[in-house]
Amino acid sequence: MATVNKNLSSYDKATIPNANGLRFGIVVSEWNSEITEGLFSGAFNALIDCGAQESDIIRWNVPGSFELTFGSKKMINMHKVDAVIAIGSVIQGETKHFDFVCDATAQGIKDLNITTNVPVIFCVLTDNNMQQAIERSGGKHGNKGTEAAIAAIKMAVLGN
Ligand code: INI
Repeated sequence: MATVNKNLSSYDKATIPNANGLRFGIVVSEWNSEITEGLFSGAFNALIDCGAQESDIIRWNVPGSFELTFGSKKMINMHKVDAVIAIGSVIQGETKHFDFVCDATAQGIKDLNITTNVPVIFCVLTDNNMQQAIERSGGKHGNKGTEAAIAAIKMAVLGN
């Protein structure tokens, strides 16, 4: 995808709704945690920068990206959140496992967007190698976590 033409961290604050008073769930996969922690920082810092209160951001960890769907569903059921950000990093290996994890995670999060009234943002990097993941989690292409936070704010107030 065309990340090369877009810095994932760039946003114009003047065009982003104020996030003060909105509640966010962030579900973080522990797989490739050096990447997912960078994505979490990008998301968290952007939410705060746009007016969200730290006390309105709930973080949960799950073992891997495959578990993001269940984690996000439970977050929606247990907490009155306005949006959920699902954070993961899947890196291509030698087997087809990558494809199954990517497909299941994307489909699961898509299903939540259809079946619940809380938007779930897809902040899952699906890279060919670790270098690509580094470049998109706070590296030369910016931080997909930041992009996800901006999407979460916009979706949380959609139609308001
Ligand atoms: N989970 C990831 O988030 N990233 C990966 O790169 C990965 N790989 O390579 O296997 C991964 N696998 C674990 C998977 O998400 C589940 O946690 C596991 O299958 C248990 O359900």
